[in-house]
Amino acid sequence: MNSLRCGHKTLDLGRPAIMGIVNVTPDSFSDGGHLFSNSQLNISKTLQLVENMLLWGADIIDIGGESTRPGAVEVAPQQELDRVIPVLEAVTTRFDALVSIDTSTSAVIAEAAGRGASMINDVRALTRDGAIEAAAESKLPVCLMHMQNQPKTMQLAPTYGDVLTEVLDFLLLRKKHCLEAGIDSSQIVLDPGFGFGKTLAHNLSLFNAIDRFADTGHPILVGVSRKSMIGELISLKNTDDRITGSVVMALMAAQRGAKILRVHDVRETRQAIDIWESTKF
Ligand code: 9MG
Repeated sequence: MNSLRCGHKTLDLGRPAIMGIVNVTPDSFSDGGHLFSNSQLNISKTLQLVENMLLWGADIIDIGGESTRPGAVEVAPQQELDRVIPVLEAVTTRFDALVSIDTSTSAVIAEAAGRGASMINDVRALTRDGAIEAAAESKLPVCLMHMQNQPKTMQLAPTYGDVLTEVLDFLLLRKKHCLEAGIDSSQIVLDPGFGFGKTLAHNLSLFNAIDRFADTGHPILVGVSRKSMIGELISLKNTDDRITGSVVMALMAAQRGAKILRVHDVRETRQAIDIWESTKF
């Protein structure tokens, strides 16, 4: 599967695709609030970030209006709509870009699909009420991510018997529900969910088994950018200091078979991937 059908557009997965992160939330873990002035989202700053990401080589932009960092509380659907839809419209009006919407909420999925979104990225794997139906109706590709518990409590005491089997089984079960709801298998992307209800040991077990996820035949999305697992590996508290580690891990993920890399640092990651790609014969 070397591409995803994104409405009238196509996401090429012949080489690892870069997904640029645009969080329109005041409280995201790494970039929270940097697009806000006086508690208001600054649209021109947001469009400038998107423009830069596209120039630097992003293949798709991921817009999210609900923080999913550890400890985050859920936002009301209307608040999420108010955050995400104006940005989606501004981005799709200004740029001919693929835009994925990072949401678990059926109303946001439906509204975004009607306003030019290209993909649905759901950290809750379409488990919220109505989400699977809204995604099926949209005909857009869906990313199903694994998370143990919910952001508010997920990092308190993550526990697994066999983390790889449990995460894989969960994703394959969610895939089955998607197929039953009418989502085409070729439109399903899977994601182990690094940092979502997992210790460093769990994350590393999953990271070293990305090839096992790729063996499912579905494109694998990996998001490790600036996350605490990188901070823990090389003792870096400040998320801005984690750029090199993030780029290295994105490259390693691609070498293990990941097809979509969700990153904050598009330029650096694009360069790393392009260097790797151009050394292949
Ligand atoms: C929204 N979001 C934050 N981290 C993520 C990850 O690792 N994967 C996906 N699919 N989405 C994420």
